Amino acid sequence: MYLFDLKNKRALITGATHGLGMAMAEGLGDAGAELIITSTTPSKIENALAHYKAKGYKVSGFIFDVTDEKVAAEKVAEIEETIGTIDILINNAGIIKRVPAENMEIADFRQVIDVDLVGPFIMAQLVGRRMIERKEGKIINICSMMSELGRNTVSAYAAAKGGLKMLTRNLATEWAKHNIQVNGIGPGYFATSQTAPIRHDGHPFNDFIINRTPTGRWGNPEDLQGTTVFLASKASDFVNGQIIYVDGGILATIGKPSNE
Ligand code: GCO
Ligand code: CA
Repeated sequence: MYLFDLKNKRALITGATHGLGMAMAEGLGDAGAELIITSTTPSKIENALAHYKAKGYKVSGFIFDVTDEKVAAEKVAEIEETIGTIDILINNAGIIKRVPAENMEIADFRQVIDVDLVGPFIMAQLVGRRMIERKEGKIINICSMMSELGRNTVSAYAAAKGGLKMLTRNLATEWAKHNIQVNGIGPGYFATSQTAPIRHDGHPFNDFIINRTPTGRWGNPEDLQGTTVFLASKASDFVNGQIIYVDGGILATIGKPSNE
């Protein structure tokens, strides 16, 4: 267990008020880490904090927008002064807009890039500068199937998540010498509120995903916990710039006809 032990470690997970972020935070908490969560919505923080506390985790919450570099800088400083060092950063907060490319408003495209790509850079820079001084740190960027593949209606999301994959490799390149490991997790299709609109029974996409995934099911958020703990722990100290896809085998296969 020593290699995966996160006792005396502190993890900041952006978002983490629900869904994949919450499952990853719980995985880190179970491995012994103290948790810090963020959100732009006070009520979401309140509910999530109550949830985590009921489960016995040491946790605190901060309300800010990761795309606002000025406020984010103040908050990261406040966190490190009042709570302690951020040893693990998980850039989890993200949004999606499903609109055909020909109809996508430019303002919407920009907003997705801002939240899903610029936000992670802002947080990585703010926390990374401090990790450089300490000569130690773990940064995990939450990528997507869309870091590798296109899909109808998600042009901005795919552009951002493809960018986040390359940002991961680039930061890994620049900061490996400071003993900071920057890696990514690429979740496949998971049962969360984000996929609820395309997952319900009878939706053609639901059948498509179950058929497209070799394991034959949507992922459960808990399926991400092992990889998260691995990339947050000593076990991954020589792993740099990798994206680990936790996808039930989607990227391994060309897929199969729906009657097979
Ligand atoms: C979509 C999006 C997301 C997925 C995920 C896949 O296809 O609409 O890609 O809904 O949840 O990011 O990895
Ligand atoms: Ca983020």
